Amino acid sequence: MENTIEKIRDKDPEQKEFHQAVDEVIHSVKPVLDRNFEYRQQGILERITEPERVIMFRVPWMDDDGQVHVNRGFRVEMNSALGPYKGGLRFHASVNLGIIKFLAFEQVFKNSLTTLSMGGGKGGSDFDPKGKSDNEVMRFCQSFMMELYRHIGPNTDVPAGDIGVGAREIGYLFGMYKKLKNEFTGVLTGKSLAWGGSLIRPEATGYGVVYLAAEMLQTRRQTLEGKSCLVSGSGNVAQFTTEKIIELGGKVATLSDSSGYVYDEAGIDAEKLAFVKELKNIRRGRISEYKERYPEAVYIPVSPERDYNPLWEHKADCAFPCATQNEINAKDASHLLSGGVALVCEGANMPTIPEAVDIFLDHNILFAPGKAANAGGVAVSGLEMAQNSMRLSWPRKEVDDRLKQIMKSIHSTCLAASSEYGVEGNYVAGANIAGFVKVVNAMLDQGLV
Ligand code: NDP
Ligand code: 2IT
Repeated sequence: MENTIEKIRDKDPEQKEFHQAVDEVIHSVKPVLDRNFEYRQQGILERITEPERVIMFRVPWMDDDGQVHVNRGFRVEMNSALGPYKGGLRFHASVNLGIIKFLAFEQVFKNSLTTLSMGGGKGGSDFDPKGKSDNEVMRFCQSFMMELYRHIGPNTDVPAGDIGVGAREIGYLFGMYKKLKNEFTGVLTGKSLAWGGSLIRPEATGYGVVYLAAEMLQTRRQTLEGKSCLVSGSGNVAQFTTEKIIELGGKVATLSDSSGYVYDEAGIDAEKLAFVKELKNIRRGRISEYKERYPEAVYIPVSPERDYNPLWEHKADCAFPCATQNEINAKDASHLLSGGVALVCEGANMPTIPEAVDIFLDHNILFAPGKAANAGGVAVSGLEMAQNSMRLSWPRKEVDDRLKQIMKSIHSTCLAASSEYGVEGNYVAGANIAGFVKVVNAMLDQGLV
């Protein structure tokens, strides 16, 4: 096992986030490997950590002044044992192959947990959408799809959104795919409702995070009613996590972006959240504007160089990191503990560094890893694919009920796997083991391919 991890590190020493994700899964599944000699003989670890295919391409585009720029595009098709590759596209300046590989790797196990038939993949670009005009974003998306279209398809690989890719980008990407292929198919999810999107898909990740948190609290006979909550991020996942917490009677005190965070002691209510949605999704402004609109709140700028984020120093019952990877370090975890946190539920992918996860687990905090907690997004993407295949559109309640059911099932599956392997209540181990076993058995069924 250690040998495999070392080989993966030596092969691509710069892919730190990928190593971090692999390390966690491999250590969690050790008891499974110990019980199954066949897994080792069949080289399962070596196969599952090597993408089935990696596509990297040039994305040239022209800005509004006629200046040409070149970005790098990626699609990592990680594993198709359970179904077509499925996973989002991320447009962010920090994107590189290691980040896309970590996200694709996590996606494989997440998708496995959803109960739906989806393999795992992820893509994106180091394009930075901040400050770009709609026309620039459109030209970039069109150029990106001019290469990507030949690698994807409704039965092959179905991308969706992630950081920097929302309804606007999915629209431009879909338009170009349709033009190039001359077919109208469910090749992307997160589409607008009028042309093949699903109700509840925009809400699904955040709602699912809170449904899972509620399930976890229930194991200790608690609910979200009256709980004080810290949420980071202010994008898609943070917004709908906040919305559902409010609906279930909790109080959200914080939201953030990469420049800083707001703390609103009175709580971010539905009206204030509507302001944030308009600010972020339409005007594409900064969270600091919240304070201009609601002067009773505090805005604290946070430099990326800081060795901890003061957002996590506030007293709270629950924390929902919903921004990006590695946003909670060991210091932040200690601050959360001192502030009385009893539940940490990851909306983002891998937002907690391994040392911080250990701190939470050692202190018996209810801790849900992203691959379980944020799986509601891709699950409803799976439901969007099902509706597209039937050319039908399910009502809001039907999709929401299915989402609730899937999150319940993810919760019980993780718990069951944790007790089967003697780590009762450890959702990290439970999610990794349950996700892994299903994928591996499918790989074995399908032979050495
Ligand atoms: P959005 O682009 O809608 O929002 C991202 C938010 O995180 C913004 O507030 C952004 O601030 C902040 N952020 C992004 N990068 C950084 C960074 N390097 N440092 C600090 N803050 C940062 O993305 P989503 O809400 O869709 O995604 C958030 C997280 O949830 C990601 O980890 C994503 O992978 C995960 N996720 C998303 C799903 C989905 O369906 N959308 C499904 C499952 C997981 P700023 O505006 O300053 O960049
Ligand atoms: O990380 C994720 O699960 C997503 N960004 C959503 C993927 C999807 O296909 O809906």
